[in-house]
Amino acid sequence: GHLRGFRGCTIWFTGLSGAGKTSIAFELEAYLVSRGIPAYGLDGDNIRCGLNKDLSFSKKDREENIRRVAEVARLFADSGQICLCSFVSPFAEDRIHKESDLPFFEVFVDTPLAVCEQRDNKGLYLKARQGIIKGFTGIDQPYETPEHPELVLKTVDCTVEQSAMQVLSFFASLLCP
Ligand code: GGZ
Repeated sequence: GHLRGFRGCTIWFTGLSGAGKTSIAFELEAYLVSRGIPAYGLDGDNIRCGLNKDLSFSKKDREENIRRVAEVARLFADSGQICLCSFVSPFAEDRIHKESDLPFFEVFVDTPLAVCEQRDNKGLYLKARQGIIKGFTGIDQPYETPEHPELVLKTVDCTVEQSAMQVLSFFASLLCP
């Protein structure tokens, strides 16, 4: 198969704030690690507080955020791990591994804006609607829907566990077709 010589890879979750990216990725991480498969999740919470704490949510800084994360993910993948990245990553052209032959899989966590807004786990959509937060993805900044993602997860009416298992079965079918 085309994953012969498999070292590691990046699974890139993209979608709106509140779509469920991090929950699904961390569920998958726990599942893989508990079975001895090295995996590690990166997301806004563990990246934007440290490595990227100098970055805002402007278009330019989001691009730089994603560029750095993709570099870090490539290093994780090169070290043999499955790197699970959960970032809004609203701009399609940033969601790749530049100049690398390590596998990169784009997973679109396809939760409608209305559902994310209704969940509003962190109260950010309300603040964005009130104009307290400016440049919020889906409200007053764009989100470029993936055109050819490897996988699309419709999270409405799915539990986090079910979504994580969909990702798992997709990759299992790649490894053992
Ligand atoms: C989008 C924002 C914003 C703005 C703060 N727009 O639900 P969350 O809280 O945990 O996910 C969002 C997260 C987005 O960070 P990323 O590093 O994934 O974004 S990007 O890939 O675009 O660089 C949200 C919170 O940070 N947040 N302000 N203006 N999301």
